[in-house]
Amino acid sequence: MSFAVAPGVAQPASRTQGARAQSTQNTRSGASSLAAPAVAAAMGACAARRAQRAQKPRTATRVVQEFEDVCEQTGVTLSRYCIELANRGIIDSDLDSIFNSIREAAKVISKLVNTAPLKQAELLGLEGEVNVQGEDQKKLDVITNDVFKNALRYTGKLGTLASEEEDEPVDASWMGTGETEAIPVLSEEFADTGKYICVFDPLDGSSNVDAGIPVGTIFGVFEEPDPAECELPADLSKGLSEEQQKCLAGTLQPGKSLVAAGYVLYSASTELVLTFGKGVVGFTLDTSIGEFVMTRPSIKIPSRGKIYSANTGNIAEWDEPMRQYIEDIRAGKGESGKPYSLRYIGSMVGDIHRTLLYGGIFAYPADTKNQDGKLRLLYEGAPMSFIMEQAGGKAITGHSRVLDIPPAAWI
Ligand code: AFP
Repeated sequence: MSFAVAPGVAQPASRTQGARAQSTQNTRSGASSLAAPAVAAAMGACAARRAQRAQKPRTATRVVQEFEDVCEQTGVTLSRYCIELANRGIIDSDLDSIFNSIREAAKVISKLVNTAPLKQAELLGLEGEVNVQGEDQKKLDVITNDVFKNALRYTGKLGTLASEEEDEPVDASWMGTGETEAIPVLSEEFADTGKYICVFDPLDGSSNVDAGIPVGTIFGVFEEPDPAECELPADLSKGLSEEQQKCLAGTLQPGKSLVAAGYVLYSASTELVLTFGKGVVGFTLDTSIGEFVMTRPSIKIPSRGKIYSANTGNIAEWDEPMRQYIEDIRAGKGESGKPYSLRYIGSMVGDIHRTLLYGGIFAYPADTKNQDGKLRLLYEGAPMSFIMEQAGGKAITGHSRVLDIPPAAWI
């Protein structure tokens, strides 16, 4: 897909107003010890505030403010955050379990990426296969795909998993494809309980990984339209009947139906950024305690930036309006009147993370080689667009909102 995310830019990614400056305050406050009368008074005040807040819509910032009423945080971990959201009815317990698994998989992948240069024979280089996108698979693509898939599968909360690295979506209650016999991995009691679909790219930017350049995991969670209706065979690689294909196609939804999305950036630190559709929150892996700790309670993309991020090596192949637009912002002819500089890693998670925090524009425009752009709608475009919009930015193709586009297939 052709894709651009940015706040406050003219053509082709048009204007967004009013995005507030991003808050990066650290929430790791010390534990507070209040004397008993003060606690009683505080509890009364908290109850009154809670009653007032019940009238207002819930946002990520509001949920974090409510934690402060509890007055005992030594830092809000991702697991604590999800428990609090579940307690407040913002997410259900299934989504909480799914995020437990995503969190654990992210820690394992972070460790693999960090230690890969020390275990080159095992972890670096090509696997020898080409994935469904026609790209050479790296060993780490395959290993991280298994880590993520297995972590999610064992939750028993997912009907379907779809990975950028797999040819077909996987029925989450079974394992074993291709020549191997399909084996149930969950007892009947836990199997088929899932009403969620998880789409993910376990190691985006993996062509950079051998050089130790930042890479990331991208994921999105949808609710299955009606899980009961899709009776799929255990081994999807053996082909589907027309009815089953229709049923699966029915589970393909546009990004605006996402209930959650996020990414994990494996870089100088490991950053996990997520949204449940109520703002965007960021966590950093504290390796000393093995926990993701909230470091950015409410991420808002700055309303104007000065960086553009795109592979300008392809500029001669872009449409004329796109080429002109980039030339204009480079020359300071955009709305800010200041020239934009180029920063491009070629690893979407890193480029998006910087754009989210510093502002500006990230784009992968269509070119003569990639008529719809190179990025995959389901695994990259939709989850990242959900995050961008939730942070006050825009995600467009130049013609339409990315989140409105229904995916044509699982690839
Ligand atoms: P790899 O996973 O093959 O490294 O691709 C990464 C990616 O999908 C995305 O993360 C980048 O933004 C984009 O491709 C970079 O593509 P170019 O190398 O064509 O600029």
